[in-house]
Amino acid sequence: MEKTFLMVKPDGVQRNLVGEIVSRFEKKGYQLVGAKLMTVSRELAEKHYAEHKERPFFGELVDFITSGPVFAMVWQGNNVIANARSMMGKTNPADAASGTIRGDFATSVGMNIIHGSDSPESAEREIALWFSNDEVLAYDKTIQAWI
Ligand code: DAT
Ligand code: MG
Repeated sequence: MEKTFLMVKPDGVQRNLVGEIVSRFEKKGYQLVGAKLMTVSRELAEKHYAEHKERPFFGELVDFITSGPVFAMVWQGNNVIANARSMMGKTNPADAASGTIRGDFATSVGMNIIHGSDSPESAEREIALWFSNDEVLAYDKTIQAWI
């Protein structure tokens, strides 16, 4: 079953949006298989955002993601990588549709509430970077037969 890495960023934790965000993915029908509230080291932040290291905003991005606790998660389900991205909305909340997480809760690209893996390759890389094997659980939900 497909898995993705999602993270409520420090702004989402500070703004009490963890429950709202978890609820949206639960109601959609996805299954939470890993989760932890954690502070992020600069080393982890730099590895996570390595693809952006030449961008002018890289330093600010690392400062922001290490500025307070994040809520890191692994979610599982049909087409969860692409669907989670569409539920998040566009990177810049100014372009994100209403009804998406960024469209509903954010105004600036610097503080856009949530991270989600953007491809099967990045999901695999990010899950391995953020979670150990024994932190990602496999368990059955009887409701799955109805989704
Ligand atoms: P996404 O988070 O939608 O995958 P991304 O991978 O292009 O977007 O960028 C990672 C994060 O970097 C993004 O969530 C917010 C920040 N960022 C992207 N573009 C930016 C910009 N032009 N100015 C400031 N921060 C930016
Ligand atoms: Mg990205």
